[in-house]
Amino acid sequence: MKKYKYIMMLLGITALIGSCGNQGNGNGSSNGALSSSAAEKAYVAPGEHDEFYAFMSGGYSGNITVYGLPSGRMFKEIPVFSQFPTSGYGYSEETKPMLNTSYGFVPWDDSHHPDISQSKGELDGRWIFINGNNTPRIARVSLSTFETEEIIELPNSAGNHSSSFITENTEYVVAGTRFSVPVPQRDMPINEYKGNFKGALSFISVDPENGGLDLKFQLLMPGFNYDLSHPGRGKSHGWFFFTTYNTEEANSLMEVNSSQNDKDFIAAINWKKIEEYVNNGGGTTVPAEYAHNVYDEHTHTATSTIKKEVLTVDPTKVPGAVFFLPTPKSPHGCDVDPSGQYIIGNGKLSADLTVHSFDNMIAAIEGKKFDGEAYGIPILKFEDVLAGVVKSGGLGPLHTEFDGQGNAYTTFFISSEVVKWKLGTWEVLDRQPTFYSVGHLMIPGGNSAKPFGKYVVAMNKITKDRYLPVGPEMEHSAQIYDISGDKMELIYDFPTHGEPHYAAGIPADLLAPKAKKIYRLTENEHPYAVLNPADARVERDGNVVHVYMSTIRSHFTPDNIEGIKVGDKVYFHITNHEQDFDVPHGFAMIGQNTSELLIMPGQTKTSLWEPKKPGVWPFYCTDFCSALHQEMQGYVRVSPSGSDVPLTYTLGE
Ligand code: RUQ
Ligand code: CUA
Repeated sequence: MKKYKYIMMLLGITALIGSCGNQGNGNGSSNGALSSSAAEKAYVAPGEHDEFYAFMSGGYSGNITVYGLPSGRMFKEIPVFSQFPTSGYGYSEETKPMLNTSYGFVPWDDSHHPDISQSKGELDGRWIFINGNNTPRIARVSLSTFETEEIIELPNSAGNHSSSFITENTEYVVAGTRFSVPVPQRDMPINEYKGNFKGALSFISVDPENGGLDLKFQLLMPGFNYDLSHPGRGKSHGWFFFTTYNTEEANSLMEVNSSQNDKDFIAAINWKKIEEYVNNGGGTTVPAEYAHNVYDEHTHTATSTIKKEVLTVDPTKVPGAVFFLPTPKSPHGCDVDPSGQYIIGNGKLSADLTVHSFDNMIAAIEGKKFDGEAYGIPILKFEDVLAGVVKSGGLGPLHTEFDGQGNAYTTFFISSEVVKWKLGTWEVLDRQPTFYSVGHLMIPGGNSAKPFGKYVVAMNKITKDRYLPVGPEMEHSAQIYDISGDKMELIYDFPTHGEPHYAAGIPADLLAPKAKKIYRLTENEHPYAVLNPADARVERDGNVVHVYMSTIRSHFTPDNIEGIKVGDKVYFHITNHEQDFDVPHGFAMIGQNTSELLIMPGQTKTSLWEPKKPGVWPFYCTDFCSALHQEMQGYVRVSPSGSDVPLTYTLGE
């Protein structure tokens, strides 16, 4: 140990004098001791752009954050499952329906695993999908507007964790339940769990033209916990793999009782077979209740529809479609290499990684070499499907990504490190410490057929002494390693917002040219849009008042309104007439029970205000839009209910 430290110190010193180029960073025992060449690798000069986008899940923030790599600069937070006052998402009338569920308005979730759409196994950069873990939902975010366009709720699910992962041509976005539950939900004793609860795996089809989501079928699996999943690709395209734990089906003292079995399973699902079965009329349609919310880019408005049924499939009715691969010790991560040949299951309670072979699996299935069954689903023999074991020497393996050069990188939560190993020979090639307790890691494209293996980003759970203390709760931290050489080199670390579980990265070249810059006024199909300031007006219909308002630097039209009464519902529909990139206007009304709105050029957004008190109440622009931003304001005169002050407004004449 002493010797190790001494060597690390020496390396550190050499690195500091900068004589060693590729020599590793030498920071095994001290913080911050990076060579200046490492700093240069992460440095993106002012005005220059990053090479990659990184989309990180926000965990308990419910959203996605967008960073640049290698700089670690944060560009944006995209609201998905959580209300977001910064833009008014989930507060504006147009976006409230996005957060509707069968439980009503649920303005928060726990987002875990983003995945970028693919064509032929390669990132195509059209959409990014992400799961809501808590109130099971899947969202689709446009990668041209960087806005959430669609959210679909998942019935018969709970703890939507093994989600959202997509198949090779984005045929499906797949979601699996972590907690098994009674299906259909009903009042029953918890200790009758075993044999009675079910684990639903949902296959949501994606329209290749517009990305539209449709819950095509749910496979009702035995009541295990479905932890993570990945699609097959290349030769294994058409299959999906899910890790399971609690195959014991325990329902209390889980930390002990669900760790009894030496091996749990990876469930291998031939979804092509099941798709064929349902296309031929197979499956059972059952009552269900779930919301399907869609945002229209042209009307800038979302609608929410409650669906009433879902097609379920009993796996035992589709012979040859579902198999169990025994996998040691409550496996967590489930990853498939770029060729589609290796399926890696990381037993989070073991030191070793189990690698299954797709070819072996097919041979075992064809030879009908089964080792019994679970609830009618054949179990393959561990030895028959095994490709190899990585004797890593680490502890607590979680997740694996690939560099496209035949190497895999696995995170170890307990021993806080990233381990690089070779596919096929299973030898460990390198290991680097992380600071600290790393969960997922991400290589841009690292879960596709074509990884861009230049950097790996480790997402760490514990920050402790990495940054200045800011009270007991700190942002998590990510670390970037350059993996272009034989050895990984730590080049930078940066705080990340919320709890990034997983992330998805993509070369900037594939996205930046397609990023939308303005909404053309001529394409604005919002029903309450004011396309010409001369059409700005205020209309009363009973106690509902619609304000058709337009804005342009530095004026609201109308700017003064009289004749509003206590008890009215006032809808401000505001159209931003700017046609320049990046000139939003904001809108905020004193005392409104909602957030401000941020209205992008060419867009229309609506804020509801229910005046409570008579008086003269101001509104203003919240976004510093010009030198005369402070002049962007107006007043609303509110009279007592029943007063006869006539409705009037000024158009700035
Ligand atoms: S996981 S706790 Cu993605 Cu390792 Cu969620
Ligand atoms: Cu518009 Cu400030």
